[in-house]
Amino acid sequence: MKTHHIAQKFDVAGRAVTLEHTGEGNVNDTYLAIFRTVFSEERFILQKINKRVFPHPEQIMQNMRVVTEHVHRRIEEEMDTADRIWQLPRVIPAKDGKDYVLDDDGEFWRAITLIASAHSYGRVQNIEHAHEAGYVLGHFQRMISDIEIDKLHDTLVGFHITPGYLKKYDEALASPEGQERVKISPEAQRCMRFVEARRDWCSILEDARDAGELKVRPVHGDPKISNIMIDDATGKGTCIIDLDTVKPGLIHYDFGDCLRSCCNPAGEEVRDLGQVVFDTDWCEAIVKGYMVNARSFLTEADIYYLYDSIRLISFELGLRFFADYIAGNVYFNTRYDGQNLNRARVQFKLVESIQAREKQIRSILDKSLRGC
Ligand code: GN1
Ligand code: MG
Repeated sequence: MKTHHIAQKFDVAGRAVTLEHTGEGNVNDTYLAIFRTVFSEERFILQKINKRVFPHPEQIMQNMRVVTEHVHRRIEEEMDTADRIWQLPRVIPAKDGKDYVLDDDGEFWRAITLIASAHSYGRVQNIEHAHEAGYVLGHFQRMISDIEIDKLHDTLVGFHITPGYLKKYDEALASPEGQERVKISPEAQRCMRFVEARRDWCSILEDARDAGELKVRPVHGDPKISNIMIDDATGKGTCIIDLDTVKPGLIHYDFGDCLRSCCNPAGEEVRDLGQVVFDTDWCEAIVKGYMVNARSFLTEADIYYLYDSIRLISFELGLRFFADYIAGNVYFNTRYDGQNLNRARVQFKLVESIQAREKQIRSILDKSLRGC
C-alpha cells in the first residue's frame, strides 16, 4: 500500500499533497504530511512504528492516549498562571475510529498533530536553548508525575536497564559473527576494553532502585535535544515530542539522557572524535532550567544519583550502539556499516569527558539545588 493511501485513512480533511520523509529518528520512519482542501491546508506527522523495536505498537498508542489527555488537562488547569502556552501533540484517529492503521504488510501507522510555528534542533544552538531544554523536561516530568504507573504499559521491556544491555552485549560478543566483527577492527577492540573497565558500575541506578532508594515514576524515556520543540516566535520551549517511551522508569534516565544529548556540541553522528566534549556551561544552563520544576519533586536520594545518571546514560547509549554494531546492526537504523561503531565511540568519548569534569558537574548540581 502506498504511503499516500495510508495517510488518506486518517481523519484529516482534504487530499494528500506531499509526504516528505524527514530522515530523523533512529527507530521509527517519520513523514511530514500536507493535506489540502479547496480552502485550507493541514500538516501533520505520519509515522510507521518499528515493530522490531516495539513489539506491541497498540500499547504505545494506549499510553499516548493516557499521557496526552492527562497532560492536556494539566496544562489547561495551569494556563492562567503559566509563563507560556505549553503544547503537546494529540493523536489523530483513523477514519474507522482506531488510533492507528495497519497496512497490507501488517505495518503499523499512526498520525499525530504537528506543533506549528516551532522547531526542534539536532544540537543546542546557544545557552538560552540549553536552558529551555532543561526547563521543558522538568515541566513535562512534573505534568506526568501524577499519572498512576499502573495506567502505563511497559512499551519497551528492559529500556534503560543498563545491566540488561550489558548482558545483550555479552551475548552478541560471544557469537562467532560477533567475534569476527571485533577481530577485524582495532576500534571495536578499543571499545571492548572501554566497556570492560566500566562493567562494575553499570548497575548503580538499578541497585538503588532495588534497594528502595529510588522510586519508579512515569518518565519520558527519550528527552534528547531533537525532541524538544522551541517556539519560533519567542525562542522558548513549547513542548517535548516523541512519546513512544513514556512509561514507568527512573527520572534519572531522563535527566542523564537530556544532558548527554544536549551537552555534546558535536552531536551523535560526528566522525571527528576530537570535537566531542561535555560542555559544562550548557550543563549549568540545562540544570538551572530543569530545577525550576524539578526542585519540587526531587528527593535527597534522587539528588544523590544525578551525576551518576549523566555518566551512566551516556555509557549505556554507547554500549547499545556498540552491541548493535557487533550484532550486525539489527536495532538502530543505519546508513553505513560502521555507523553504530562510530556512534558508540562518540558516546564513549563523551563518557571520558564527563568523568574528567566530575567535580565541576557536581558543583553545578549543588549550586543549582541551592537556587544559586
Ligand atoms: C533512539 O529513534 P529515536 O531517535 O527517537 C532510541 C533512544 C536513543 C536515541 C539516540 C526506542 O531514539 O533510546 O537515546 O535513539 N530510542 C529507542 O539518538 O531505542
Ligand atoms: Mg525516540
